[in-house]
Amino acid sequence: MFCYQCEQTAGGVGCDRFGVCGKDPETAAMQDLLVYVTKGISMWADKARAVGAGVHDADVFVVEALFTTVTNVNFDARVVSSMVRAGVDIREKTRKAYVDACSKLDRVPEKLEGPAVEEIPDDLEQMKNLAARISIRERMETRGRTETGLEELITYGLKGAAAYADHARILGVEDDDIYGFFHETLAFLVDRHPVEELFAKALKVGERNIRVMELLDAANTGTYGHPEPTSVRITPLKGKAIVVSGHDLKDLEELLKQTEGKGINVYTHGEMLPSLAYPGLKKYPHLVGNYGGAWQDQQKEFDAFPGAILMTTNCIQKPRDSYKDRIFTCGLVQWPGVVHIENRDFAPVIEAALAAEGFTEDAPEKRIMVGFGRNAVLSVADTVVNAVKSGDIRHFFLVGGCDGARPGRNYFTDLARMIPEDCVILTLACGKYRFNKLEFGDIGGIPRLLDVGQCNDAYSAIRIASALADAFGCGVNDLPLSFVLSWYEQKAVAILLSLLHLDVKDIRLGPTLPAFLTEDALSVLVENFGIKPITTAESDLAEMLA
Ligand code: SF4
Ligand code: SF3
Repeated sequence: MFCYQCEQTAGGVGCDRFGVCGKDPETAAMQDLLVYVTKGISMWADKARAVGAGVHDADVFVVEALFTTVTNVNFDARVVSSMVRAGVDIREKTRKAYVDACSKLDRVPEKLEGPAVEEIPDDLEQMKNLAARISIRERMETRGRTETGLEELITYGLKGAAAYADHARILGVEDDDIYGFFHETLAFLVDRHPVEELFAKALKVGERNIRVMELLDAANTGTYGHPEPTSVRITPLKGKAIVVSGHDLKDLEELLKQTEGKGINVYTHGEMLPSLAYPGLKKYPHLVGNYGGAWQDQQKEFDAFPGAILMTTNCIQKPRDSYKDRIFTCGLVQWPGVVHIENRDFAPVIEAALAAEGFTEDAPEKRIMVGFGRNAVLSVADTVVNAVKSGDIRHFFLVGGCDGARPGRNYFTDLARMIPEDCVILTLACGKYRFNKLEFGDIGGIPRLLDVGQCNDAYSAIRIASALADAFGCGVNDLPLSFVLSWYEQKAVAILLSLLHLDVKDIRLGPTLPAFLTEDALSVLVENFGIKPITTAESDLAEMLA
């Protein structure tokens, strides 16, 4: 196996024996093959769309397949290999749709090669052999390390965008052009391209990811209303309990409906925290608060949780035996041996929650504020602008992104603590748990820590930054605003590309730089965008405030 798609990759180079995340070589091979077949589907879909053929099955499959291969989503080789087989059927169906559409138009269909036609064996060993032949390592040999790294940058950006597109689709919001972009870009990756073209395509992925995040924003706010500033409980209440982790609001909503009147308290975990601020979700009185922190603490936290656990998206870690029989997956997340919920029938989760002891007493009450999405922040835009003009607010910091296990991530806690009292911190995604339970106070009634939401709510943060820039008649780079991003998986890659597309300069990125980008590729990013690796909280802060 060889995988270097996330921040915790082995030795900062690549996982080649076993994933640091827990991905075994067989699952890694099946995931590589799934991406390969997906490229084949997209080659046909791209052609089919050009002759007016509808290929919605291919659209949905490609998005789901890419999301399946995001870090910490699906660890079950058996499931991924059956997705590969399903992909082969979709590839054939898409090819046929193209050929049929051509014949109706009296055109000769093009002949395609590579992943569009490659025979995918049924036998597991042969599948693994093919996966080795089409691996990243092979491409590094034939195409070069820099080129391969940039191809992967594009692929990871697409994977991140696919996760958001999938959540939006689940809530009934889709955009045909976006599907077209996925196909076109995956087909593009099949051929070799010069470095400049690869960079341009990566920025294009960033551009289209803004549209995808906009779709998800519309899906979430259209279904559940705009997040509102909300004080949420972060300590448990006496009673039976279910904790829900991940990003999928629809899963949470269905669970809330199915647990109504059952005497079970539902808690959010990780990236589900912002759901406590949506009117359409917080209206359920048994959604009582948040339990625990970011994904990498789950083994300890779930071990201590006396109820059932539901993982709706990434990031699942190897479940300990102590809670393996009361953790459940749904959607695209799977772990071998863990019960997978189909069709949002949460009866097994409810049963496990009722069978578990539950919390025996109320813990001392502690609360934090969430729900500062674009609507809430922009409704007080005048107050914010005046506070900047009067000098009450000196600077804004966007400190957010993915969390992870590396000790270097204490940087983000240190930085948040050190940010002076006349500055405001915007945060989003699970990286916020590094500091979101600290006391920050307020500036003239404006909280100094504004939790904008999940990682996809980077869209909201972008809207807030653009509105501030408009109010001051300047560009985003001219605002007293600094970006300090933590990255871990591919959704952060998509967001980073979006910010680069918007020409946001001087982003600080950590805790380490992506292993898939060679020195050559990184130097282009540094030259063109001023991307800076984080150093120490003290010196970065001094530079940002200078
Ligand atoms: Fe390694 Fe990350 Fe790939 Fe897992 S996802 S195998 S930790 S690089
Ligand atoms: Fe966190 Fe996985 Fe990325 Fe939505 S839950 S941000 S790491």
